[in-house]
Amino acid sequence: MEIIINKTKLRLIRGDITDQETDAIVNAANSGLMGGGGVDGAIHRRGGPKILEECKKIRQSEWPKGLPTGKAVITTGGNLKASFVIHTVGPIWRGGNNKEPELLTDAYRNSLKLAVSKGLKSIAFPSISTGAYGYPIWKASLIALSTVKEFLEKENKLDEIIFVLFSQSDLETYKDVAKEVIPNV
Ligand code: AR6
Repeated sequence: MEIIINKTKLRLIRGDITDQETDAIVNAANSGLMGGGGVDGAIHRRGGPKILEECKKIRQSEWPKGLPTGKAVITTGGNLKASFVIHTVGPIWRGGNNKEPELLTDAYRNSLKLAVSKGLKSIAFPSISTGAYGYPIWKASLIALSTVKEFLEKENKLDEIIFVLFSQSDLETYKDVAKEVIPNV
């Protein structure tokens, strides 16, 4: 599925985020920034040790206690096709009344802002928080897509944003929600 919002192409695809050739891919990391499972594990495996070295430096200099939920930082992409990795931390789902929607919005918005501030033109997102962190996919996709839409309505410096969904059912959910959130699709 492909949608144009204020000159930026938004694509929803099924795939592996580590295959993407966008300027940056986004990592659904944890506060420690030392790797983990899911997307995080896949990115560090394929990207190689350079990414972890840069994450360690970020911890030492900027975030000694860890990257807070909703914030984003950037490293190079190591051996990945993408030149950069934007690491963000989504919220752990605790029932929905613990600022989960605000924090998930922040994770997307701060990743987009960081990409634009670095002059990047294309960015690929995974479905942040919907794996190990347990955020219900339908609710998370609503936030992901509406945050991107709002961002693009104010800003047209990006050429392309891709949501890379790991399963067919996640892709179908994102497509259904996109039809609701983004008019004229
Ligand atoms: N490409 C695209 N999507 C993927 C890939 C991949 N290679 N691998 C998994 N997914 P998760 P979270 C999907 O758990 O919920 C880690 O251990 C997956 O199916 O990666 O934000 C971190 O270190 C799901 O739909 O991220 C943190 O501790 C989505 O990506 C914690 O998990 C997100 O799943 C973060 O949990």
